[in-house]
Amino acid sequence: MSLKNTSKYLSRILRHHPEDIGITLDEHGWAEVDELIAGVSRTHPLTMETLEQIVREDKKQRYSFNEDKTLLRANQGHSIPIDVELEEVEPPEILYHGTGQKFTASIDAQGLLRMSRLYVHLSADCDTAKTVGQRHGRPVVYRVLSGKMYADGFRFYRSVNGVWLTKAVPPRYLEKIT
Ligand code: HQG
Repeated sequence: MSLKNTSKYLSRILRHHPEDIGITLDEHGWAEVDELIAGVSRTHPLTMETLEQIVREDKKQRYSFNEDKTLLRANQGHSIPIDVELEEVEPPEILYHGTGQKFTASIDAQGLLRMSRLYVHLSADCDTAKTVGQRHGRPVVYRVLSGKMYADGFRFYRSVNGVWLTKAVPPRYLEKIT
């Protein structure tokens, strides 16, 4: 089994379904590394060395260890209610959101909603947003007027791996890039 498969499974456990392997996350999303390795390795070969490699080499830096590497958590992307102690920050004037063409009618009407996750995910650049959008079919990228939103009182957070997060984006702050 490839490291990529194992990493995807780790994301599932740490963001959405820790109960699949009979573990719980603490309020800040941390899993006990010993329990995690024991649980994951029932179906996906995993040692401390491979776990360290996955965390180190992950292109999006999805995971963080605590200082002594006894705990691991996902940096963002959760659907379960945990608090990853996000930093609230002033966003740049413009952020981007990539999605699939099939969602645009609904987004144009309702704005961006967080759907199954805790936040709407936004990207700092258009290319990254396009890549995110491709996960949902034909990609469409929206420009998000984040500076204006911030001035109007909306809050923004940046996860340690550079993903921008906010609770929702009303339609008036969205411009479709054509
Ligand atoms: C769409 C990946 C209809 C939204 C990526 C998106 C990201 C609406 C989909 C991270 C809507 C939810 C998150 C509305 C939003 N009507 N559809 N009103 N509002 N949507 O996967 O942003 O590889 O939960 O546009 O790189 O695609 O997992 O969110 O298309 O950073 O680390 O509903 O996941 O990172 O899809 O992706 P998702 P996302 P990882």
